[in-house]
Amino acid sequence: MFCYQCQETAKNEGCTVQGVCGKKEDTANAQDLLVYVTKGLAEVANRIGDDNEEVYDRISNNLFVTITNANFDTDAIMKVVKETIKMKDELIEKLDSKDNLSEIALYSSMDDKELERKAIEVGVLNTMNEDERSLVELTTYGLKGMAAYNHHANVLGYRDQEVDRFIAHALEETTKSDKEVASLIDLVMDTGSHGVKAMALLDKANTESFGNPEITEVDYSAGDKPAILISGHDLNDMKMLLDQSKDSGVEIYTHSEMLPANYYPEFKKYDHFHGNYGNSWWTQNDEFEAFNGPILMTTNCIVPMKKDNTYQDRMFTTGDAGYPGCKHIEKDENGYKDFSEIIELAKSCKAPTNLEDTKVVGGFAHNQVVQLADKVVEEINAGNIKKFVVMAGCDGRFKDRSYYTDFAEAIPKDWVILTAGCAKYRYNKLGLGDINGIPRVLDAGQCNDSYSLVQIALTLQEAFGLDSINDLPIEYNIAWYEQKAVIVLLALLSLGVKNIHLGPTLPAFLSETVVDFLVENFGIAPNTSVKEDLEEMTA
Ligand code: FSO
Ligand code: SF4
Repeated sequence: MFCYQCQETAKNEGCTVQGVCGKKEDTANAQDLLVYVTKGLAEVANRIGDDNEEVYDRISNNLFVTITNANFDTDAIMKVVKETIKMKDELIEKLDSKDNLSEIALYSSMDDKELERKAIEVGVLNTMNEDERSLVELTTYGLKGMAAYNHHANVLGYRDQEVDRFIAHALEETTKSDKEVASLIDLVMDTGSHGVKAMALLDKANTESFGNPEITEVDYSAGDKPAILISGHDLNDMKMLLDQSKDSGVEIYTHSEMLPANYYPEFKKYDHFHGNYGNSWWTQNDEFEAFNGPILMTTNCIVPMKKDNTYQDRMFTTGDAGYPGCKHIEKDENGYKDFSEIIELAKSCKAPTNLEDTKVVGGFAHNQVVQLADKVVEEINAGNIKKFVVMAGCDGRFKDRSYYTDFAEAIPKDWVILTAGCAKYRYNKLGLGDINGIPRVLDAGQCNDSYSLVQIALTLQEAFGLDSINDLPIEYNIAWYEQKAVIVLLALLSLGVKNIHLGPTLPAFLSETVVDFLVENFGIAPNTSVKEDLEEMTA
């Protein structure tokens, strides 16, 4: 196996024996094969050009399955590989001619041994030239993130054909061996601009379905009733679970990236929605033990269970998430998921063990902040707010992430942090206070709500009549981990945001040439130390 798609890749070079994330070789190979056959499906779909939603859904779902920590179930992934080949073969029959279809589009087999062989052959290192490989993978990882956000919008009934078409088009483009570095760079930038569209689509889907997030104090303490913990990013699953459990005597808690569900008016209506439990994704082993009740993983990030865990029988997956030994809840033909088994199981479980009595304020998505715009502008003009620093992105399990806690503590008291994604768990409980009522940590929501942060920046740009978003007193110190953060980064670049600090390390999949391009054109810099980074930002 060879995988270097996330920030925790071995030695910041690549996982070759087993993933640092826990992904085994057979799972890694199955994911490589899934990406390969999905590129073939995309090529055939592009040739037909009939905007078939079922095919587009398949493409987005397949990419989502291969995102870091989403699916560890090799059998389930191989099943999807076969379904994809079948769908693609049926589509090929609709073509007048197979002429000019690539080897990838023509590849077909249902034989397990042959598929295993092929999986080994089609890995990342298959692209020999390092710069091409770097740009192909940068595009592919951006597409994975975009596909995840697209999928969340799609299940709420929202589509943007431009996004669907682009994902299929770009996937095919990555397979063309005659591509020059310059045209691959264009593809990367196009991926970013379509990432903005995908995030805008999801923002519309979420806010029209569940209302605009509101400033909310979220309770992290446990109650005394049996309960279900829901994690991941899928708000549609959240809605179905709340609906189905409302008169059951069971309470619902969010975990990790589901925390922002607490900010939406539609979810606040449910009395049995208790609050949030636990912290960032990587702390889940202990927190899931302590929760005592069932856990529903709607997306990544899943952490492999310890051998002596007590929660394997009460953890469920759904959507594109999967874990061997955990029951997977499928949707029916109308998209409905029956969570009754989880609710019944919860009734027989003990209430969660209380871990903390913290309360944390969040819900500063664009609509809410735009309403506060006058007050924010006033504080900036009065010199009370000197700078904003965007610290959106991901959290991770390694010690060097304490940089973000230290950074948040070290910034001047007249700086305000804008955040989104699970990165916030490194500093959202520090008690950093407020500036005349404006909290110094403004949490917009999930990683996809980084879109909100862009909207906030554009509002301020307009309020101050500035020509460029880069003229604002905003610094960017982004933490990345998996591929959703890649699309957030590319989206920011496509909007012309410059001088982003990216850490804890630069992606291993960026070749020297690509890093040079990003430095020269966008001023991207890796994190150094809190002191040096702050000095640079202050200057
Ligand atoms: Fe985090 Fe995981 Fe949301 Fe990611 S829980 S790391 S960037 O999946 O998607 O922020
Ligand atoms: Fe390694 Fe990350 Fe790939 Fe897992 S997802 S195998 S940790 S690079």
